[in-house]
Amino acid sequence: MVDSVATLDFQSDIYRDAYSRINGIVIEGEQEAADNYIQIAELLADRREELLSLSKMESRHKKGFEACGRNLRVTPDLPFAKEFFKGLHDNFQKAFAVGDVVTCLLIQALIIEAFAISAYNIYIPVADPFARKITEGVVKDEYLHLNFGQQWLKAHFVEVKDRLKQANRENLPLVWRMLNGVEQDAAQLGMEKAAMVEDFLISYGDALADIGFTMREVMQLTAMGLAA
Ligand code: Y39
Ligand code: FE
Ligand code: FE
Ligand code: FE
Repeated sequence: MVDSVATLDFQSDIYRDAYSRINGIVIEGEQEAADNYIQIAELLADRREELLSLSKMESRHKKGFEACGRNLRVTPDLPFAKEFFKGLHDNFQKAFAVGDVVTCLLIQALIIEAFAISAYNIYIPVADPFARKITEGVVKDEYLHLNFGQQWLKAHFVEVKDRLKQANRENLPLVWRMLNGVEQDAAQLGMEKAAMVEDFLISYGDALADIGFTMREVMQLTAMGLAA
C-alpha cells in the first residue's frame, strides 16, 4: 500500500480517467442515499426527523465529493454510475412500492452503508490530500447511518428475521458483482478489491451479529453470492 501510494499520480490521465467513474459512483451513490432516506422516512413516520437529517448528511457528502472531482479537474461519469447502482436501486424501489421497510433498510442502511464504509476506509490512505480530508469527515457519518439501520432491525429482530434473510439473498450478490465491476478502476486509485471485501465483511457481519443472527447465520448470510 505504501508502494502504491508512492507511485500514484493524481494528475495523470490514467488516474483521472479511473477517477471519473469512481467519483461518479460516489456522487450518484450519495444522491441515491439521500433519496432513499427520504423514502424510508415515509415508511417510518415516527423516525421522520432523524431520517430526514440522515438524508441531509448524504446531500452534504455528495457536495463534498463533487468538490473532490473538481479539484482534480475530473468530470464524474454519472451515466456509468446510474447503471452501476441500477440493481440495488430497482430492488429498493420495488420494496418501497409494497411498504417493505425491512428490505429498504437492509439495502440502504446495511448493505450500501457497509459498502460505503469499506470503500471510504480503503480510499482514505491513498487519496489526494483534499479528498482525504473530505472522505475522513464523510466516513464518520456513514457509521451513524449503518447504526440507525442496525438498531431499528435489532429492535424488531423476531419479526424481521426471515425477511432479512430473503432480502440479503436477493441483494448481496449484486454487491459482489458491483465490486468486480469497479475492481480495475479502484486499482488505479491504489485501492485493492480484497481489502474492500474484507472491510465490507467486517462492517456488514458485525451489524448482522448485533441485530441478532448467530455466528453460523452470519457466515451463511455474508457468503451469499460471494463465489458467483
Ligand atoms: O450511504 C452512503 O453514503 C452511500 C451512498 C454511498 C455509496 C458509496 C458507494 C461507494 C462504492 C465505491 C466503490 C469504489 C471502489
Ligand atoms: Fe432514484
Ligand atoms: Fe453518505
Ligand atoms: Fe450513508
